[in-house]
Amino acid sequence: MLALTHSIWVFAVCFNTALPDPFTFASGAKVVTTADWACRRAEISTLLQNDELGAMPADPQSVTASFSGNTLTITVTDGGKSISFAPTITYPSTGTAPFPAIIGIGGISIPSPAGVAIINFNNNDMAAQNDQSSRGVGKFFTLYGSATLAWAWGVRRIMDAIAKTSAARIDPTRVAVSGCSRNGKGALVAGAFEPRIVLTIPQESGSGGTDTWRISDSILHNGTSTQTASEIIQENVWFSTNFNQFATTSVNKLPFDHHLLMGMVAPRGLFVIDQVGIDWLGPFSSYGALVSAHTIWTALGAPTAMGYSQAASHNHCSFPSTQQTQLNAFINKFLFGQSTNTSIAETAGGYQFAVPNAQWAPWTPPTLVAGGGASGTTTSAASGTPPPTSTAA
Ligand code: MCU
Repeated sequence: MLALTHSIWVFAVCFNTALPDPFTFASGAKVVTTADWACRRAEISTLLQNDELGAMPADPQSVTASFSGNTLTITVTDGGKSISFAPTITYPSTGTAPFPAIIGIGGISIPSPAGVAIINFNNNDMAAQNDQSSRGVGKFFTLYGSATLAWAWGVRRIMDAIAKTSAARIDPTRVAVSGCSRNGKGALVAGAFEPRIVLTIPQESGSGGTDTWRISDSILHNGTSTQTASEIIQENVWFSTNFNQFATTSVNKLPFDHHLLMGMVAPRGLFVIDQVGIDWLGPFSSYGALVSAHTIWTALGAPTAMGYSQAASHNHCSFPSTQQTQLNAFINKFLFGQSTNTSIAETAGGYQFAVPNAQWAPWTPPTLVAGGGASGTTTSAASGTPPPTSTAA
């Protein structure tokens, strides 16, 4: 990994970095209403599952849970087979039950906020991520044949269990998800596919997380060592084998990129924690994805529900104190219902990247008209809160 210099940010990007338009259906029809966005979001979900992540199974036949000794034991039965997994819960020393919580994908790498419980999800037990030999290894695969939505599926089952296990003393309407690096990729996918999560906090997730495949390819093309799709599919099993055809030929054929994966979180809370000091993480790619994805929150009337902070160089997954106030603002708004300033969009000390946003996001974000479609919508765009009872992925 090389330290970044400012010269990286001012090179002329001439690779194919225009990202797919969030506001145009595959058919060419335009997204005009919030109901249209609900349909477009469903289309993006399907495309991501088909081409990159593998299929999210329908809700299983049964999810049962018991709570003892700070361990939430969850048993899932489907198709005549069962698995059990057991997240542990660390309770805060302050506050009142039921507590808000953060589900940590492989634990958390941000400081534990006061008054917030931490649910430690052993994602490697659900689906291993050692290297290529990890394909199909883990409890998820006892029940299902597909691969990389395993951790998001596990988060969904934790949400099922919380809702039905009052002994666990977690408020199911105030749960966030977080993880760092490879587990930051998992946190983003979990937030995208679990609408009961009110705040998603991917940290230094890099390629396959908040980066876009297209901009990462352009960065490598211009000579900076950055992780790309063609490399990532050789390193590990984070994505489905269907993704290999795009990764090995051209990511420009993908009908989505990760700004749309992030857009699936909208208008719920998303706070992206990044840094600019590690080339391999593709901070420039993440920045392009973030400014592009932000147009979706803006179109839904919830621009401050999504924020991003790219700190100066520091050790990978250590959390710099410079980001503490920003993290607090998101935690306090989404887990404690406070009115805080979450209008946060910054890169290392306020440094702004030189490439114009239009290079990545050449669409004009509409102001979506409320309702207006046959399916209707239950989102509360202005407040940035999710539909409270829906469990549809
Ligand atoms: C940023 O996440 C990954 C990265 O994609 C990998 O290439 C590298 O090997 O590991 C990173 C990570 O998870 O570090 C803890």
